[in-house]
Amino acid sequence: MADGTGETKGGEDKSLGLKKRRSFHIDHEDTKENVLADFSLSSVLNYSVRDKRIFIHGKLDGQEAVVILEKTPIGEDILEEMFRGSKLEAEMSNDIYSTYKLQPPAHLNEIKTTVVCPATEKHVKKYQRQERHLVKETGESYSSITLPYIEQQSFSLQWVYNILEKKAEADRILFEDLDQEVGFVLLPDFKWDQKQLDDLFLLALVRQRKIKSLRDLNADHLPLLRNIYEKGTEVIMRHYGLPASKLRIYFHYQPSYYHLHIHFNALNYEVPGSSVERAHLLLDVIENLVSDPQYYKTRTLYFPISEDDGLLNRFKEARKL
Ligand code: DD3
Repeated sequence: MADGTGETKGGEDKSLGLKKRRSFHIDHEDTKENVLADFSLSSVLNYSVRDKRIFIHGKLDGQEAVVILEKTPIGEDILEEMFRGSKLEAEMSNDIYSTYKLQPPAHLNEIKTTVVCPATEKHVKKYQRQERHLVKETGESYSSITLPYIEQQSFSLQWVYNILEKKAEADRILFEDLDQEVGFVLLPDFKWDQKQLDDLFLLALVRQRKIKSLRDLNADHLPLLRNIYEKGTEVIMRHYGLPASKLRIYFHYQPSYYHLHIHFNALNYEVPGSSVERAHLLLDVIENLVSDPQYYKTRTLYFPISEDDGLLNRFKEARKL
């Protein structure tokens, strides 16, 4: 690898890697439906050498767009084909050691690409690497600062409703419970390419539309939470052969969108956002609500927010930071 090792993040002028790729041979058949062919780059928001991922801000058809490119893991199942069907270019050889550049056939050489378009300023900020602060949110500051702030924001939940109403991703749904009270939909989070179980990552979206986050939960929601735990783990066991003991099942607080949802991911896989300051285990949440029905209404919760997050300013203005 020419770009070296070690992790580097953020910064401005990271367009070199991209320019290099531009000079690649372009196949006309493939570019016909390539909506990214006319993408014009504004800046690299963030990138990680370790995660082999880059977040780019630019324009697509005159609209603001965020594009995320990510190299995916090499699956065991493709090794045969990879060794037999690739072009191999020798790089160096020394004693018993030699290195190569292997060019796999196109279908084994995919880069996972996510496009957000039109992207709002929020999307752009979300992927921009920022300094973070830990905020202390009491029950009182939730109602006086956080709640008014999130109510005033226009986070679109259209994509969530599309899934619940089967207007999008219907074929990806793994399980669905149609009950109005305790129902939910379980499907792969689109961050997961579903090629290996190591990084299993599923999403449970509750059918009820009024629950914004953890803060809205009380003992009345226990049947909903237990239902998601029980049916979710059962479906994952049946479908993937992974027992509940190998799963990390949790909420984010603050979540990135205010429609209650639960993340299911492989315990061995450390996803960003599963750290102590943001993740709340579903089983802990259930226990807490059993011992105190108003636990999440009254308790102080701590969470990280980015330097340029509007919510941080609200806490500063209220002299709560
Ligand atoms: C999102 C959090 C949200 C940008 C990005 C991701 N899984 C989703 C739309 C459909 C989905 C998800 C918002 C948005 Cl990169 C802005 O995530 C989704 N479908 N996480 C699935 N299956």
